[in-house]
Amino acid sequence: MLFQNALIENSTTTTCIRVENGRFAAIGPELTPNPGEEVVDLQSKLVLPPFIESHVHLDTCLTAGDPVWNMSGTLFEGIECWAKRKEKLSKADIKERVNRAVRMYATHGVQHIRTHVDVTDPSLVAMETMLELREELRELVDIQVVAFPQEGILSYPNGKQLMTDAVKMGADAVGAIPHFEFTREYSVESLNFALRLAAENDKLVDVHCDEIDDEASRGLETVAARALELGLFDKVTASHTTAMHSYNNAYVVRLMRLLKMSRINFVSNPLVNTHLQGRMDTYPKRRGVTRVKELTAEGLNVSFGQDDIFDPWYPMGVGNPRDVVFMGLHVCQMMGYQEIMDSYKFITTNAAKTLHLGEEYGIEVGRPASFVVMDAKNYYDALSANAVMLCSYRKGRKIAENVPASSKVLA
Ligand code: 17E
Ligand code: FE2
Repeated sequence: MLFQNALIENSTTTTCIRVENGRFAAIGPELTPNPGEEVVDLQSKLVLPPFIESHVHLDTCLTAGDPVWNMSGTLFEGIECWAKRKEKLSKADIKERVNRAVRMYATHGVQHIRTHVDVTDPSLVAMETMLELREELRELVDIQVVAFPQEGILSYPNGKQLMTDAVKMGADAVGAIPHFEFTREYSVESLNFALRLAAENDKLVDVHCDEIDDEASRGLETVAARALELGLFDKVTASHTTAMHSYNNAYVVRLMRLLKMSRINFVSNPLVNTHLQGRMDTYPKRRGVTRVKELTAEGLNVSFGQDDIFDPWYPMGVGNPRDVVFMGLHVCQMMGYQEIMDSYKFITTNAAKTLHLGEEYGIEVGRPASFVVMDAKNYYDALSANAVMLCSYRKGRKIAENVPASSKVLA
């Protein structure tokens, strides 16, 4: 199969892409069709590697208001609402919701998802179900599962054992939630435990880290120090790190040296954290998003995640990664021309590094022929005009498409 007239990743000249046996077989300016080969004209549209959701909670998605709404809009009331919904979890309930959410993602060109799954539940039903869904949904998406202790590792009964069991069951990554543990000592011990568990079982790490406006919340330095000492390096990710927004600059300068030595990844969730953070402020009100611009400038890897789709923490969301880039660029003040042009990397190549997709991702000969086509000529235009994702190819097969709506002005 031959695709012609692709504008790959903001290139200004068109390229041809040949796909054979589900992989990119050739990529070049002029490829001529072989006898009988199917040809698709991409009409000078933007072609990107598939979008990646690097941080979401699929087990909680599509539950907002059931049984109660989060009235304060805080993280902590969200955790209380979820504890009530958690009592009603069943395999059928989780499968129905996750199938719907993954299909929403598919229509927006997402083909990889890292989901956190709450393991502070003695039944571990969400973990068991998500591991089944990881297999069942393979045609649509690659799912990575993080064992996430929503109510703490040391502050929840049997928390360490539940984490260990989740890893034995087959979780891909180990989580933690240091800012929610009862004490600073528990916070440090929970991180020591989580990173050791990952190192011993050859797993990735993704910590919900310092998701609070408290400038004294310093889980991040412990995450980075353990990542360095255990040799885990970029297998480790710190998600949220919203307290860094409030750290004093002298501390950030000291911290940055360790962060660079540790080579850990960052995930920022700009939609959800502008919604959840700053809730105890009057005015001025903090934005509550981590220092994306400064981390990026220091060469650290940052991606953007949605975090929630219509659940106790966020009452909206359609699984479109464009939404998080749009919000992220505004709230982080990253609206320079080149910053806008490059911003697709927050939901593609940067996220691929965090997920360790390696040579299974990217538009290069030999790799799986997975890509999306946007109704725009470059990412600036795609983002600005909210361009339609025209089609999503996965391992050479079209798995989703959209037809742009037609609009007319009648006066
Ligand atoms: N749980 C949590 O601790 N933080 C979040 N942002 C979400 C769930 C969505
Ligand atoms: Fe999260």
